[in-house]
Amino acid sequence: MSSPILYSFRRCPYAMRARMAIAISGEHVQLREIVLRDKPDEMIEASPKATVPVLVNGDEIVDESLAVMRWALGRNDPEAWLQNADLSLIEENDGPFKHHLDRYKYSTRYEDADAEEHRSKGMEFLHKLEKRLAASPYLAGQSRGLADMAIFPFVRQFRIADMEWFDQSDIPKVQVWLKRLMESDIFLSVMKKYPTWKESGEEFAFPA
Ligand SMILES: N[C@@H](CCC(=O)N[C@@H](CS)C(=O)NCC(=O)O)C(=O)O
Repeated sequence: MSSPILYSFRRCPYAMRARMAIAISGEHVQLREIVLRDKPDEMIEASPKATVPVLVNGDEIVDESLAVMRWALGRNDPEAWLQNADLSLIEENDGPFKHHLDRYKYSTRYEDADAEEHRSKGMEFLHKLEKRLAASPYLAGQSRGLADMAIFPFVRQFRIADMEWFDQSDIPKVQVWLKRLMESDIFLSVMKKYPTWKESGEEFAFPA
């Protein structure tokens, strides 16, 4: 049987976490890089809600990033990420934190969004992570797990909005945690650049 297809967008934090779970699991997919402004029809046909990531495994369509993570880790979970999962923390990340992140980072896209107000609301979540990381080196235990890998791509984006400000903020544990994960082999390996499938017609064996 041919490998499943993964529609992905390099810079999307949801797609990043899906790629990391696939890479650690040792599953192999064919990666089709997309851009959000020009999505391939094949992806929209498979998943009309048209968000990345989308995994197409024969007739099975997995089009939520956490479900893609579970799909991969359910097959093989060598670092026991599923044991270090904190689903309610991930929900808070994907809900309120993401809401404030978007309105902080892209405030001009939202009418009446006050970037500073959303930054300080976002910081409330980061202070919560800081407390967690004071108790253990990772969010849900002694080693990196689903919570860390699902959440850090969004904290990375929050930092990118104003790196100088983030780096001088009083969240030392979060800063160290984020740096460690951003410099990890698994993250660096999934951030490789690919030409888009739609323009180049090329798909790539992933992980390489
Ligand atoms: N709940 C979805 C969210 C995925 C999502 O929103 N991805 C963004 C890119 S980061 C997207 O595809 N947006 C569609 C668009 O902008 O057209 C998941 O976890 O997979």
